[in-house]
Amino acid sequence: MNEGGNKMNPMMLVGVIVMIAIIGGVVMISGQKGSPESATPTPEVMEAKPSGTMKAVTDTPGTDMEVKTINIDAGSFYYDPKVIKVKKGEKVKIVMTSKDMMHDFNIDELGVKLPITKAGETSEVEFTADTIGTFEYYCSIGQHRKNGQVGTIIVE
Ligand SMILES: [Cu+2]
Repeated sequence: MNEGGNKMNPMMLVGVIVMIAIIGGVVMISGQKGSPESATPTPEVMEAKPSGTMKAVTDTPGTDMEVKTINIDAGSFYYDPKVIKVKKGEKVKIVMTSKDMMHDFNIDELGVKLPITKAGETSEVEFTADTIGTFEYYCSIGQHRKNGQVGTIIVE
């Protein structure tokens, strides 16, 4: 009976919905621009984590590419040198020569591990020192660690 009237309603509804959508969109956009607090920039937060970016950070040119090679003698029961200093983000290559028996080399906190190296042999491992701190390196064979085959790596 009222079909004529019913046909008009959907069209009007669509029109109203479109209007609401447009008004809503304008309000949202102007709301974002209008509020000064939401526009507060945070560029320093992004610069604070350069770990993943290799090309963007150019504060220290050159150092990114270089690999710092550290030669270590391993014996019963010592490492020579006993202390290693590296810079954060520096690529480090540990070259360890076993002077007697068998030794390996571990830095648990940095995920560094050298295989068991027999007397007279040399092994090497490369890693990036990306955690600041002081860590112990040690030999995991037998009682070597307890007997003093440890050292300290300082990442600063
Ligand atoms: Cu050892």
